[in-house]
Amino acid sequence: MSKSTRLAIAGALVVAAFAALFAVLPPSGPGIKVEMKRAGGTYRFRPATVRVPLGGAVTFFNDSDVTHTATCPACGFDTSDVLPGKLEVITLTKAGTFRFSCRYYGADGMVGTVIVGRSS
Ligand SMILES: [Cu+2]
Repeated sequence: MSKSTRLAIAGALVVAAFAALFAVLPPSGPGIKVEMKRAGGTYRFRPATVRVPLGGAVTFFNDSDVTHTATCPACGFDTSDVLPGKLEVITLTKAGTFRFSCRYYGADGMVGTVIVGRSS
């Protein structure tokens, strides 16, 4: 095998490795990431508690097979429906500790807490 053939094969392997990596990675968004996923017989936010600087963002990624929301009237955000495989970004503009929940599975325990600091 010539050197150029080996280089070509090595290059193809690197490209394939990157393609595989991006195929399994969920879409990413800014700030802290929270997954909406099936766990313990129902759906959960993972992590359930996040700490965000004032003005910071949280990206909610729906890693499940049903629609979810992250809703917090007290903190003034609502992702609205996040479809399976989709993400929604919210920005925290009010300092404090807030409970948020999923409109559809909140009663089953799909709840979370966001702690919004006064500065980063
Ligand atoms: Cu939900």
